[in-house]
Amino acid sequence: MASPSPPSVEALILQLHEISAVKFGTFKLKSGITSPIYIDLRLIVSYPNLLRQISQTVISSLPSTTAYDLVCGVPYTALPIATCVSLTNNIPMLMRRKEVKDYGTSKSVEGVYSPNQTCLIIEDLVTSGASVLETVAPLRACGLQVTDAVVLIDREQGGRENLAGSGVKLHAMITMTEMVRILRGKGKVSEEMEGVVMKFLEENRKVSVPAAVKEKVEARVRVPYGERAKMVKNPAGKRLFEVMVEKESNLCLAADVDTAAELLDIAEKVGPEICLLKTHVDILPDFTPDFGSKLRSIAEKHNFLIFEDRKFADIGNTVTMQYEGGIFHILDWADIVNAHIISGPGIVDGLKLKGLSRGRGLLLLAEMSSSGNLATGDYTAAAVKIAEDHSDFVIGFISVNPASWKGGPGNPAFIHATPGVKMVAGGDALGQQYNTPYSVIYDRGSDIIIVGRGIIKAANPAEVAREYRLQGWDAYLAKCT
Ligand code: 5BU
Repeated sequence: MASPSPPSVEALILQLHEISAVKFGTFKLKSGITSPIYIDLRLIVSYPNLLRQISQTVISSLPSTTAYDLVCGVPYTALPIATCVSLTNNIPMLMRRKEVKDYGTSKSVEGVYSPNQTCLIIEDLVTSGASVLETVAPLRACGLQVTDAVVLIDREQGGRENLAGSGVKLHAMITMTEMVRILRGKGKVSEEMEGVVMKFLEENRKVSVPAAVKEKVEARVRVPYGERAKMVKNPAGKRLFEVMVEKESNLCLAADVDTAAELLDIAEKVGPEICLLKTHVDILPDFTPDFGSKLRSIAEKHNFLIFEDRKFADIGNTVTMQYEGGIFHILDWADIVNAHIISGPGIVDGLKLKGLSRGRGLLLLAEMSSSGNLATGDYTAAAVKIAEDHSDFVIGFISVNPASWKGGPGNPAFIHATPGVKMVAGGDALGQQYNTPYSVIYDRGSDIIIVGRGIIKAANPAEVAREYRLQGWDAYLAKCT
């Protein structure tokens, strides 16, 4: 049997008026302003027939081109509406917690989803759009795409524009003006009151969104590393997140020392502080074939991963040989390597051919830290696209300012590691540019600080590494709240 066609918007408005969900008079709103009209849609849970009709109409008011995999109601009033939409249309739902608990899983979003799925927001009433954005922020932080919100009533007080400014298109079943016109047409409102409401709307067209809400929606809040570990397909990427949680460390040591002997020595000393140790194996004059196994045993002892900063850049076929062969046999000992994308996605296919079955992971160079580098804009976006297409092997990016990317740091299954980090911002004589641990993690939206000379040139590298670890970790904790 075909499902009944949704009731007309006019019929719904009359019913809402009938149950006193729309009232005229003098009302003080949450924002402090005095309004001649008050709409209280919390009442609809007491009228199941009306709730059902609203849920049907809400979805039919969306353009047919709007695609979504999930729905999420803005708590609390829109929760029953979203539930009905989910049931009627067989679309899975998510729930956003208004209060995040500090026990159990501490999740702000409940339900099953995978990064990059699209989630439609359902709301009862929009004034400035702030409540919608408060729900958009944690959903985006989970890696979901949120581009559309559907609402029963748009009060036409800046919500549409504010949401558009944060990349969310508002679809309204009805505007306040249309609603008042309908009620006036049916003799439910006096001409005088219609005039008062219109004047009020005219005078209150621009209610702004609080800065704190805007900041959150601009991808400033991040999902905890432990949650992100569960989203990663690649074993090295998953383990890296797990080690970070276990050791409370987002510090990677760039072990650019003069000899293999020194490298093993510093790995032993700094090992307890780091989640990752980065090598440039081709700078070690005393490299011997047992270097890899020696370093791996230190890595196992201190529970960190090894990242060879090889920066592969050739065609797929060549990199398979560079990865596996030569003198260094990088594939045998490095959990993670990195690659430029200058040669196109074939480089990832080549490295993956060798690395995937060994449980290895790859970081793509989406940005670089040196001044005047060319890894910007469309190039960075291309790296993200290649990563998405190979998320079984690519674990994330070398990035410098992922918070500034279109869509922010993006898919939380990917990790961002940032070189050019020192306690004091600045640079070196050859173009390196430094930012502080706090700015890299908190402001720039990265996950791992890569520190070289800041640690290895210190009088006591272990002590200084500990200080970097604490600063990086504090910035991360601040970022999660
Ligand atoms: P520093 O001593 O903290 O400046 O060392 C930075 C390390 O990170 C060094 O090994 C570089 O090769 C590496 N690096 C970088 O500095 N900038 C980049 O964009 C990339 C790697 Br990719």
